[in-house]
Amino acid sequence: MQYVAVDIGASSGRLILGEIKNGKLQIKEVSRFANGFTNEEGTCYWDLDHLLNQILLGLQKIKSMGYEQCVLGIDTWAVDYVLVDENGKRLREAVSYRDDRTMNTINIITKQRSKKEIYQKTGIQFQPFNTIYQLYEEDQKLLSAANTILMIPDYLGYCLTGVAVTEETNGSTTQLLNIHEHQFDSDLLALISVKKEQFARLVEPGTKLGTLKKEWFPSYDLPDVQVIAVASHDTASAIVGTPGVGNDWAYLSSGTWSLLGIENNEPIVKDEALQGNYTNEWGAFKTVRFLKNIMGMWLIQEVRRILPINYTFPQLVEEAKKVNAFKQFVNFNDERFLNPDNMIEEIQSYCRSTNQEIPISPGELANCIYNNLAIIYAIAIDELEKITGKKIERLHIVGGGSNNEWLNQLTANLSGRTVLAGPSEATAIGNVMMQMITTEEVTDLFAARNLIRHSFQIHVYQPEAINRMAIINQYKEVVNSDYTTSS
Ligand code: LFR
Repeated sequence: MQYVAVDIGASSGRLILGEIKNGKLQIKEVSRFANGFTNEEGTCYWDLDHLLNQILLGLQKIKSMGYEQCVLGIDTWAVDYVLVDENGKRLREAVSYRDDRTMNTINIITKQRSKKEIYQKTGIQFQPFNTIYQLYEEDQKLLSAANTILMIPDYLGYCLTGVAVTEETNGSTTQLLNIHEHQFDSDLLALISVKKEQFARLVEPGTKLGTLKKEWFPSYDLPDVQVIAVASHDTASAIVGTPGVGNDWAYLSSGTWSLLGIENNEPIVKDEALQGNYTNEWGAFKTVRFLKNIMGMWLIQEVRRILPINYTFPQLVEEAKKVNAFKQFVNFNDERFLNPDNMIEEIQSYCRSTNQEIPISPGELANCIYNNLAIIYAIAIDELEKITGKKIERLHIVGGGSNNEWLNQLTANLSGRTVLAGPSEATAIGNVMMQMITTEEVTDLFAARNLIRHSFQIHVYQPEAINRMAIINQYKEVVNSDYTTSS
């Protein structure tokens, strides 16, 4: 059987075919397409028709490759949603989480329920863009008219099959699920004027959704498709696809965001976790991802987009290598870097106001970003150990960012831990693994990770001797003591 992962991140999407051949997992890219939001009259929107069209074109290509049947799962970024009426029509275009409509909403909501109370109920970090705050700022007429609120991957699955669900890994990022009741929290829903029935039924990853309604898409030549609700939050799929073994590893899912954390069986909602803004996102097989959102490759993507000369990412790394390291210390987790008008100017203005040398050339800018990311990763690992009491010996870096060998080595050096890099397509692989576990082609998560370890090359980076604490302390001095409390 052929398995298709539809894996769509904030900056690009892809369809990947997966199958087991000679005891190994083989993956093949069918198509890759751009994604991104556009600012229309002051609001940032996703183009979901483009994404749906790309999924259908990819499926058409799969049929033209000779595959009449396949299984399919969809994962995307989290927190964003679509309001649909009783006929499944979108009531408005989906707004991007980087839109600034929710800049002040955490303050408003937490005047009514304390941060501690919300955290105890949900275990979810306070990010301005969580669904709870977005729904609070939603057009109230449209919100009350909405028959169903669907998370992005659930919406795409609904378009293909007509079956509406709320898959729980993505659902947990709404900050509306109660970890004790394993359900939507009635009190938090009431606070934002949403009825429980407006969310589709909550399902676990590995739920069979239905078949592709080919008759709805007569202009495409499509195969027969069984759609499965996988771990539809891309980060949840990425961690399914991370070949960790034992109990002493952390992960860094490195894409537009850097998600750094550990896999747990229970949420941790103690005060230090809240203060550090750690989240407890729901994972596949009842696991909990205790992690921190770090600004990630978005920073370099934005710098690259704004630079007048076109650089590839590897070229930017080469430029960065030519520059002296640790020239600036920047708290890239500050909300000012979430969606500034001009990332280059924002970085420069941060350096100016903290009396540091201003990075100007592409190499200086890239160097500043990569150096500080490595420092922030290292601090987060130390902090994770402190909060969880768990020893972390190894860091698995997966996702597109794991191809950056230079940053991998920097991260090993600053964290003082062994870094294991790859696979870079962990999210699509985790998506495929969840499908295979559902159809019983693979036994369980343990077997899936074994299979991944034996099918893909993992690169090992040992830390080189540097005075890592001196650099980390310099960073902390500059960004001042409150770096852990910013998102
Ligand atoms: C990564 C990710 C993160 C989430 C952010 C916004 O792609 O899904 O896990 O915090 O995007 O949805």
